[in-house]
Amino acid sequence: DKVIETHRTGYHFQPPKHWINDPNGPMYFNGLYHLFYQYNPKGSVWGNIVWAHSVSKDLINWEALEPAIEASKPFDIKGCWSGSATILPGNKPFIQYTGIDKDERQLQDFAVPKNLSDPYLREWVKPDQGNPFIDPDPSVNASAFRDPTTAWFVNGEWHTVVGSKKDMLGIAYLYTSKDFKKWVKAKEPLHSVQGTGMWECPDFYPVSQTGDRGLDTSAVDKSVKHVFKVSLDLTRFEYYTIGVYDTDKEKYIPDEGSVDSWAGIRYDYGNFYASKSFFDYKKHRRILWGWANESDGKTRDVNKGWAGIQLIPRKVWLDPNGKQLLQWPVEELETLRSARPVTLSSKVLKQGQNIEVEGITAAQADVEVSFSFQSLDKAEPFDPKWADLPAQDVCHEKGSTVPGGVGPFGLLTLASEKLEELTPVMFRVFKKGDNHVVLFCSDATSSTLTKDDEKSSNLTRDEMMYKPSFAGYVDVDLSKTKKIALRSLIDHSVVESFAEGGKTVISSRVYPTLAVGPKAHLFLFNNGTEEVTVDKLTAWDMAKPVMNVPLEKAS
Ligand code: DQQ
Repeated sequence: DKVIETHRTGYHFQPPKHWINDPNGPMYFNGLYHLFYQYNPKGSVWGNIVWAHSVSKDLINWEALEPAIEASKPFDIKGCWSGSATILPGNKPFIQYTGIDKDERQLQDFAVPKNLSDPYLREWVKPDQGNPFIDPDPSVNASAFRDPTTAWFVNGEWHTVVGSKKDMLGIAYLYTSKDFKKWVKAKEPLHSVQGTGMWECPDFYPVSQTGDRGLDTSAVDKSVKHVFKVSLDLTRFEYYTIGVYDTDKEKYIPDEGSVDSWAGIRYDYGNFYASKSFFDYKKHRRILWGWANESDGKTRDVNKGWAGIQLIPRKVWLDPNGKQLLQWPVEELETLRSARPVTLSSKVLKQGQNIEVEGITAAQADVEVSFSFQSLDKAEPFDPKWADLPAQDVCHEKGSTVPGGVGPFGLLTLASEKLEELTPVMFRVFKKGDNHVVLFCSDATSSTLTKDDEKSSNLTRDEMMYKPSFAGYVDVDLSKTKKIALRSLIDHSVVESFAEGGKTVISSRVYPTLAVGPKAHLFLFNNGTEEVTVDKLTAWDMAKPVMNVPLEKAS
């Protein structure tokens, strides 16, 4: 079990080795945060899936326990797939997950703690009585029926949703129960959309219309809005809508303008999948966890002995504009910041200028920066042909080295000294009619000198490194402020970037060969004709937390 450390992260969630995917059943219970996740105990590719289990007091330092749920029963003998936790009345945690039976049918199973007085909830049991709690009826596609959500209580009944499809129709089947034992399928799904294919890992929760406090999943009344999210198996990205939960009709209805399907809004325009949120009773916030897969070829994943990370948990709440969510790394992350950050202020960046941010560990840092400029007059016109293309295509055409008007400007992260390797995180402003659009990019195109072995004739997609020009638009009116803010969490092979207080977020996985460890650099840059001022930059080295040390050793 050799593990190559080069691109392992310093402060992101990772076990010591092997493959991980979806975060499962996150919850806060009796003073501890629990994170379960899909894990292959035997290697660094997907397979042999169990629910690995870690606990934390602060969402940043993690101790590893034995896997909580492993294949052992007829109802999960071929795998224990994703699911959620619900805290039932009487303070009783309850896990709902998808078990795969011998015929590869997907069943909804449950597990409960063996001993509620164990503060770590180390052992979980899967009672024979009551399992599975949902068996797909003949009208359901049993090979596409998975990932039950955290249950919520309304109209005197518990409710849960299971993701599915019928041909290309994405479906969120709704099930209800009076006693959390016997579950009945509702006549109609909670929601379904034609043309989207399989809905993996659905998530459904209320958000407050005033302020950033999170709500319990059952806090359903007229004053709240609802968020519905799915992970699209076909495209491997997620989208969400904001809407209304009609509890009489048991239907979710997205708001007008909240687009369901490909063109919808995303939590993250980069590498972020199978996310799940939970209500944190301790701090009254809703927290979102997402998984970032490797972007490298499978053979290299196998050779390095590990694959997959969980991104930093984010607080999530409704933007005051009511049209989207805002996301921000949990405040506990700041405990890892060095005591003496590097700061810069009122630095002017002329076209073509790069300024190195010196004195930090650029491979493991947290950077906050605010930019301003005088005028939008020089903004380039927005090509009408881009209107129907993903932002990613625009970023691919207009990279950091393509001079512009207002932008591109931003950070060059994980850069080698002479910029042979770099992952620019940048803004570019376009004129569109009387308005402006703000493109935000995290461009992995030049992130590494590693070349795929093109001589190998049968190089499949899986074997190639993926270096996309990830991008999204930022819904902000710059004509008033002429200011924009950026925060990037840089951690060896991941760059997680938050534009304008968390309006648009992009995570990239990258594998530099030169910009590694102490040889990584960070620059500010501007390649637009309009001068840009760095009003303020603060860059912190990030300490290494306790990361999945086995519990006995850690305490
Ligand atoms: N991963 C799990 C499934 C889920 C998928 C299997 C999403 O339950 O649909 O590992 O990444």
